[in-house]
Amino acid sequence: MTNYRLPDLSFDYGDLQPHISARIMEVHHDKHHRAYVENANVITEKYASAVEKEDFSSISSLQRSLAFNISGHFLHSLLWNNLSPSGGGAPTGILQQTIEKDFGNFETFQKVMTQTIGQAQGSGWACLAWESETGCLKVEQILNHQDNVILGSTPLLVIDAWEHAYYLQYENRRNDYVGAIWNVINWDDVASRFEKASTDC
Ligand code: MN3
Repeated sequence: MTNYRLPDLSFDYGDLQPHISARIMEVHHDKHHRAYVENANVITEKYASAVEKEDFSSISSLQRSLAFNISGHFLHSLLWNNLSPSGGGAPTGILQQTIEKDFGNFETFQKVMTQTIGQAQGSGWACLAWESETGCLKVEQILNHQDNVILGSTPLLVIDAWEHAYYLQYENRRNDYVGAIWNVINWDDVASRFEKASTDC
Protein backbone atom coordinates (compact mmCIF):
# COMPACT_ATOMS: atom_id res chain seq x y z
CA MET A 1 0.00 0.00 0.00
CA THR A 2 1.39 3.40 -0.99
CA ASN A 3 1.79 5.67 1.98
CA TYR A 4 1.11 9.38 2.26
CA ARG A 5 4.36 11.29 2.63
CA LEU A 6 5.31 14.64 4.18
CA PRO A 7 6.78 16.74 1.34
CA ASP A 8 9.96 18.76 1.79
CA LEU A 9 9.65 22.53 1.51
CA SER A 10 11.42 24.24 -1.38
CA PHE A 11 12.69 26.90 1.05
CA ASP A 12 13.96 27.07 4.65
CA TYR A 13 11.62 27.66 7.59
CA GLY A 14 13.02 31.17 8.13
CA ASP A 15 12.83 32.27 4.50
CA LEU A 16 9.32 33.75 4.70
CA GLN A 17 10.29 36.16 7.50
CA PRO A 18 9.24 38.75 8.50
CA HIS A 19 5.84 37.80 7.09
CA ILE A 20 5.70 34.30 8.60
CA SER A 21 8.10 33.42 11.41
CA ALA A 22 10.52 30.49 11.24
CA ARG A 23 8.95 28.96 14.35
CA ILE A 24 5.46 29.01 12.84
CA MET A 25 6.73 27.39 9.65
CA GLU A 26 8.63 24.72 11.58
CA VAL A 27 5.73 23.79 13.87
CA HIS A 28 3.22 24.03 11.03
CA HIS A 29 5.16 21.79 8.63
CA ASP A 30 6.98 19.43 10.97
CA LYS A 31 4.27 18.97 13.63
CA HIS A 32 0.83 19.81 12.23
CA HIS A 33 1.27 18.67 8.63
CA ARG A 34 3.27 15.63 9.73
CA ALA A 35 0.43 14.61 12.07
CA TYR A 36 -2.11 14.72 9.22
CA VAL A 37 0.19 12.54 7.09
CA GLU A 38 0.77 10.02 9.88
CA ASN A 39 -2.93 9.90 10.79
CA ALA A 40 -3.86 9.43 7.13
CA ASN A 41 -1.54 6.42 6.94
CA VAL A 42 -2.74 4.87 10.21
CA ILE A 43 -6.42 5.32 9.38
CA THR A 44 -5.91 4.03 5.83
CA GLU A 45 -4.56 0.80 7.34
CA LYS A 46 -7.43 0.55 9.82
CA TYR A 47 -9.90 1.09 7.00
CA ALA A 48 -8.30 -1.60 4.84
CA SER A 49 -8.29 -4.00 7.77
CA ALA A 50 -11.97 -3.29 8.56
CA VAL A 51 -12.92 -3.91 4.93
CA GLU A 52 -10.89 -7.13 4.87
CA LYS A 53 -12.70 -8.39 7.98
CA GLU A 54 -16.00 -7.08 6.68
CA ASP A 55 -16.36 -5.20 9.97
CA PHE A 56 -18.35 -2.17 8.85
CA SER A 57 -19.29 -0.93 12.34
CA SER A 58 -16.89 2.00 12.17
CA ILE A 59 -16.85 2.60 8.42
CA SER A 60 -18.50 6.02 8.65
CA SER A 61 -16.18 7.39 11.35
CA LEU A 62 -13.12 6.03 9.52
CA GLN A 63 -14.27 7.72 6.31
CA ARG A 64 -14.75 10.97 8.23
CA SER A 65 -11.24 10.70 9.69
CA LEU A 66 -9.78 9.91 6.28
CA ALA A 67 -11.52 12.93 4.75
CA PHE A 68 -10.14 15.20 7.49
CA ASN A 69 -6.55 13.95 7.45
CA ILE A 70 -6.07 13.36 3.70
CA SER A 71 -7.67 16.72 2.91
CA GLY A 72 -5.43 18.33 5.55
CA HIS A 73 -2.40 16.75 3.91
CA PHE A 74 -3.53 17.91 0.44
CA LEU A 75 -4.24 21.49 1.58
CA HIS A 76 -0.90 21.91 3.38
CA SER A 77 1.07 20.46 0.44
CA LEU A 78 -0.70 22.94 -1.83
CA LEU A 79 -0.11 25.81 0.62
CA TRP A 80 3.66 25.23 0.75
CA ASN A 81 3.81 25.36 -3.05
CA ASN A 82 1.69 28.52 -3.06
CA LEU A 83 4.31 30.30 -0.90
CA SER A 84 7.72 31.61 -1.88
CA PRO A 85 10.34 33.93 -0.35
CA SER A 86 10.38 35.74 -3.71
CA GLY A 87 6.57 35.85 -3.95
CA GLY A 88 4.18 38.75 -3.57
CA GLY A 89 2.94 41.31 -6.05
CA ALA A 90 0.00 40.47 -8.28
CA PRO A 91 -0.78 37.88 -10.94
CA THR A 92 -0.17 38.65 -14.60
CA GLY A 93 -1.39 37.33 -17.95
CA ILE A 94 -4.48 35.16 -18.31
CA LEU A 95 -4.79 34.60 -14.55
CA GLN A 96 -4.87 38.36 -13.96
CA GLN A 97 -7.47 38.79 -16.75
CA THR A 98 -9.65 35.99 -15.36
CA ILE A 99 -9.49 37.40 -11.81
CA GLU A 100 -10.59 40.76 -13.24
CA LYS A 101 -13.41 39.08 -15.21
CA ASP A 102 -14.72 37.19 -12.18
CA PHE A 103 -14.05 39.64 -9.33
CA GLY A 104 -13.80 43.07 -10.99
CA ASN A 105 -10.19 43.67 -9.99
CA PHE A 106 -7.35 42.15 -7.98
CA GLU A 107 -8.00 44.29 -4.89
CA THR A 108 -11.62 43.12 -4.71
CA PHE A 109 -10.47 39.51 -5.05
CA GLN A 110 -8.07 40.04 -2.12
CA LYS A 111 -10.93 41.50 -0.06
CA VAL A 112 -13.10 38.46 -0.85
CA MET A 113 -10.30 36.15 0.34
CA THR A 114 -9.73 38.23 3.49
CA GLN A 115 -13.43 38.36 4.33
CA THR A 116 -13.76 34.64 3.65
CA ILE A 117 -11.07 33.99 6.25
CA GLY A 118 -12.37 36.62 8.68
CA GLN A 119 -15.87 35.19 8.63
CA ALA A 120 -14.80 31.57 9.09
CA GLN A 121 -16.18 30.37 12.39
CA GLY A 122 -13.60 28.17 14.06
CA SER A 123 -10.97 26.63 11.81
CA GLY A 124 -10.97 27.04 8.08
CA TRP A 125 -9.31 28.06 4.84
CA ALA A 126 -9.91 30.45 1.98
CA CYS A 127 -9.49 28.82 -1.42
CA LEU A 128 -9.33 30.24 -4.93
CA ALA A 129 -10.59 27.49 -7.20
CA TRP A 130 -11.27 27.01 -10.91
CA GLU A 131 -14.63 25.62 -11.96
CA SER A 132 -14.36 24.22 -15.46
CA GLU A 133 -18.10 23.84 -16.12
CA THR A 134 -18.74 27.58 -15.93
CA GLY A 135 -15.20 28.70 -16.77
CA CYS A 136 -15.11 30.78 -13.59
CA LEU A 137 -12.79 31.33 -10.66
CA LYS A 138 -14.53 30.99 -7.29
CA VAL A 139 -13.52 31.73 -3.73
CA GLU A 140 -14.57 28.97 -1.35
CA GLN A 141 -14.60 28.95 2.44
CA ILE A 142 -13.37 25.52 3.47
CA LEU A 143 -14.24 24.63 7.08
CA ASN A 144 -11.89 22.31 8.96
CA HIS A 145 -10.17 20.72 5.93
CA GLN A 146 -13.01 19.29 3.94
CA ASP A 147 -16.39 20.83 4.82
CA ASN A 148 -18.14 23.44 2.66
CA VAL A 149 -16.10 22.44 -0.40
CA ILE A 150 -17.60 22.93 -3.87
CA LEU A 151 -17.00 19.64 -5.65
CA GLY A 152 -16.05 19.85 -9.31
CA SER A 153 -13.68 22.75 -8.78
CA THR A 154 -9.88 22.66 -8.69
CA PRO A 155 -8.08 24.46 -5.83
CA LEU A 156 -5.35 26.83 -7.09
CA LEU A 157 -4.47 28.96 -4.06
CA VAL A 158 -5.21 28.31 -0.40
CA ILE A 159 -4.67 30.34 2.74
CA ASP A 160 -4.74 28.54 6.07
CA ALA A 161 -6.81 30.39 8.66
CA TRP A 162 -6.42 27.93 11.52
CA GLU A 163 -4.94 29.61 14.60
CA HIS A 164 -1.78 27.45 14.38
CA ALA A 165 -0.99 29.22 11.08
CA TYR A 166 -0.49 32.62 12.72
CA TYR A 167 -1.08 32.72 16.49
CA LEU A 168 2.57 32.41 17.62
CA GLN A 169 3.38 35.59 15.70
CA TYR A 170 0.14 37.52 15.21
CA GLU A 171 -1.86 36.35 18.27
CA ASN A 172 -5.51 37.30 17.63
CA ARG A 173 -4.70 39.67 14.74
CA ARG A 174 -5.83 37.35 11.97
CA ASN A 175 -6.34 40.18 9.47
CA ASP A 176 -2.69 41.28 9.95
CA TYR A 177 -1.58 37.74 9.13
CA VAL A 178 -3.74 37.67 6.00
CA GLY A 179 -2.41 41.09 5.01
CA ALA A 180 1.17 39.86 5.40
CA ILE A 181 0.79 36.55 3.59
CA TRP A 182 0.12 38.34 0.27
CA ASN A 183 3.83 39.30 0.35
CA VAL A 184 4.87 35.65 -0.04
CA ILE A 185 2.23 34.29 -2.44
CA ASN A 186 3.91 32.50 -5.34
CA TRP A 187 1.81 33.73 -8.29
CA ASP A 188 3.90 31.71 -10.75
CA ASP A 189 2.74 28.55 -8.98
CA VAL A 190 -0.90 29.71 -8.91
CA ALA A 191 -0.71 30.66 -12.61
CA SER A 192 0.71 27.28 -13.62
CA ARG A 193 -2.04 25.48 -11.67
CA PHE A 194 -4.63 27.72 -13.34
CA GLU A 195 -3.20 27.02 -16.79
CA LYS A 196 -3.22 23.26 -16.19
CA ALA A 197 -6.75 23.21 -14.70
CA SER A 198 -8.25 25.45 -17.37
CA THR A 199 -6.70 23.59 -20.32
CA ASP A 200 -7.42 20.07 -18.98
CA CYS A 201 -11.17 20.44 -19.47
MN1 MN3 B 1 -2.47 24.34 9.04
